[in-house]
Order: sequence, then structure tokens, then C-alpha cells
Amino acid sequence: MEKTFAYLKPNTIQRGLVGEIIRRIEEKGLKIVALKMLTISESMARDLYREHAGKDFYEPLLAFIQSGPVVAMVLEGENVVQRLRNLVGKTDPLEAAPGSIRGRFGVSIRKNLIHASDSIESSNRETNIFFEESEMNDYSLMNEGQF
Ligand code: FUP
Repeated sequence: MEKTFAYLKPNTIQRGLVGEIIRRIEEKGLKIVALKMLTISESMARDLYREHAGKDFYEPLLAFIQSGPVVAMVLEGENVVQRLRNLVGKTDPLEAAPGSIRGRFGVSIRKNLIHASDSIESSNRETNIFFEESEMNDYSLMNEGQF
């Protein structure tokens, strides 16, 4: 079954929006199979965003994501990569649809609340930075397949 990786950024925790955003993920019928709070280390941050190394926003982005704890998760389901990306919205909150998480709560492009993997390959790579295989949980949602 397809999986995707996501994490709630430090400003989401500081703004008290963890519950609100997880509620939207659950409301959409997406299944959370791993979940934890942690503080990202410098080496994790560099690895996570290595495709952006050298860009002007890279160092400020690394500093921001290490500035407080994050909430990391893995979601599972059919087409879950695309389904979560749609729910999250475009990178820049100014361009994100008003009903999306970034469109509704986002203020700046750097502090855009949540990261969601953009492909199955990125999801596998990013999941391995944050989780061990033993941290994945296997269960069924009450309404699985009925949404
Ligand atoms: P996304 O896949 O939507 O998270 O977007 P990107 O991989 O393009 O960007 C990763 C992160 O870099 C964004 F979440 C925010 C940050 N960023 C900036 O701070 N400034 C930019 O101009 C572009 C991205």
C-alpha cells in the first residue's frame, strides 16, 4: 500500500495548530500509521532539504525547521501522496487554495506549516530520515475503503 511522509513544522506547534491540522488529515480519511514529536538535528535538516542546497532560502529554512519541535508522521492509503499534497496546498500560502491547510493557515512561504512528500521515492527517502520500520503500525480504520 502507498505511503507518504509528512511533518508539522515548528510554527504549527507554536501556534497550537497540531490538533486542527491532524483533524483535517483524519477528516479526509487518511490513515496515520506512525506519529511522533521530535526536534530535527542539523544533519537531518541538511539531508531532508539537500535538493535545495545552495539556494538563497536554504540556510534560513534549515534554521527555521530546527527552531522547535516538529510532529512527524507516515500516512498510508491509495494515492495517498497526491491526496495529502492536495490537502496541504501549494508551497506559497499566497498561491495555495483557500480550503487547503497552507491556504487557510499559512502566512509566509518559509513557515508554511506542513511538509508533505511529493512522490513515493521522496516519501521513502524522507521516512528513513525520521523513522525505523519497527515504528510503523498495521491496523484498519473503522470506515476504511468507504469514503
Ligand atoms: P514543498 O514540496 O511544497 O514543501 O516545496 P519545496 O520542496 O519547493 O520547498 C521546500 C521548503 O522550502 C518549503 F516548504 C518552504 C521553503 N522555501 C522557501 O523558504 N522559499 C522558497 O522560495 C521556496 C521554498
